[in-house]
Amino acid sequence: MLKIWGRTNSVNVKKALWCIEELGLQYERVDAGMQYGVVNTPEYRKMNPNGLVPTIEDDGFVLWESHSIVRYLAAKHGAGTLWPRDERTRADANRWMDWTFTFLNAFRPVFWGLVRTPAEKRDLSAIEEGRKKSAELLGMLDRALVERKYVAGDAFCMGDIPIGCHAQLWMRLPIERPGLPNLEAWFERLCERPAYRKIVDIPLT
Ligand SMILES: N[C@@H](CCC(=O)N[C@@H](CS)C(=O)NCC(=O)O)C(=O)O
Repeated sequence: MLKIWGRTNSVNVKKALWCIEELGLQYERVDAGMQYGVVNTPEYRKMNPNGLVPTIEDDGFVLWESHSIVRYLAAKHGAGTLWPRDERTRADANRWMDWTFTFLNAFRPVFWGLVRTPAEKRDLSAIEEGRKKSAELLGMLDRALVERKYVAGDAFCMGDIPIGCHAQLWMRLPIERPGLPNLEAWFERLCERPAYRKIVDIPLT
């Protein structure tokens, strides 16, 4: 059976778990990372030398890097759904998956500052700078969503998964957000998905 290591409040673990749930796969999950440890054991480091989560093991095949995991599982089990058959649609999906790292560079100080740092230790100017940059970048996605329901067209696919996980953090953090109506409508569409509600749209911890 497919096995995944990673704590459920990790945004990168959420990407893999959401994908697995969308595909309706049976799986076993092992808590790992932060308070659960595991990631520094020799056994884990042998699988994933980064000591990060998530990692999956699929019938002897070990894989880490959340976006690669999403691509692998989508290609294996989701041809025509999560894995677009059309090459250009798939390239578009891949583009937004890769762009998620651009967004993450701006957004990381906001999430870490507000969720993982005690109030007295927060760098408020770094949080505000990150918030402004994140808002600008999400404006790009908002404009791309003017004429399409999902990031790579009118069907939900793997391209929505990484940025959909970070968008949940953006939408649920107690921060000022500019009005981005297309992005908000897309987020509402994601919230209609049972797998998104189960895995991604959970309280921030
Ligand atoms: N690029 C990697 C990043 C993985 C990563 O940074 N994971 C974080 C959680 S989101 C982690 O393992 N942090 C250490 C820990 O949880 O102990 C991926 O997308 O899988």
